[in-house]
Amino acid sequence: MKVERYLRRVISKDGAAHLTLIDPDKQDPGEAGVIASQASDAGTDGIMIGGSTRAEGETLDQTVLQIKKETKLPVILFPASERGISRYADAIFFMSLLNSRDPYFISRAQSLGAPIVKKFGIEPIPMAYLVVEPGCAAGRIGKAELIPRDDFDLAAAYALCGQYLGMRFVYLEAGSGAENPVPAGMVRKVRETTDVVLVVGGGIRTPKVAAERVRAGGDIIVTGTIVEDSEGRREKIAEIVEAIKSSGGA
Ligand code: 1GP
Repeated sequence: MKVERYLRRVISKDGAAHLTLIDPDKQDPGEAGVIASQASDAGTDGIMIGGSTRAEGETLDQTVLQIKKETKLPVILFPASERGISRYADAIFFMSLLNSRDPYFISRAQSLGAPIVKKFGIEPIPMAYLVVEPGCAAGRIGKAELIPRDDFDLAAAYALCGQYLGMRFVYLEAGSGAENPVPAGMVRKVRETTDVVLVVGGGIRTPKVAAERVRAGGDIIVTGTIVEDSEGRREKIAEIVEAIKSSGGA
């Protein structure tokens, strides 16, 4: 429970937390270490490792090790399948894509991954993963029956379902690189309906958009795509972190 406790502490102290998503497929482990170190300087609260692509094996392990060498931040796996597990990570978002049409993404991959998580002693953080339009690669690969952007009730029903199934975290995902992020109104509806730790990501690129999702009740904001460009990376992350922390607790 160490990483979960840490995240809850950050949320209660700062009003909200920020996580930086790094896809091990998009750069070599050395560069991933540089990104993590800049994100850490910019005030991010942890590093998520994963992606819808093939983030696994040696590249995944080396990426985690390099990040751990460069920063003191917790490294949390964000796997697309049971192959996205590294023994060197601190925790794993143990996710079920509740609105998938394919049982593989709901419980089969999880049944294959659970014994590995136990063997490696990685902290599992149970999470309902809900993919909202446009969904992008996460929606396509996860065979999601996408939650329409205007169907706040459906998002809230799925999130409550996750809570009643025992999941302590719910992730509202618009998909990496999404043109439009999850609507603030949807975040608000899920917040009003559940008591979970509410994670929001996909298409969040500006401090304003991040702050609006925090004011609507988001507890953790995830950004990935903005860290891929090295130009002004540290400053971009710092501005988003600052906006998140000054909007928290609303
Ligand atoms: C993807 O929600 C995350 O799973 C991050 O999305 O890459 O658009 O920041 P972005």
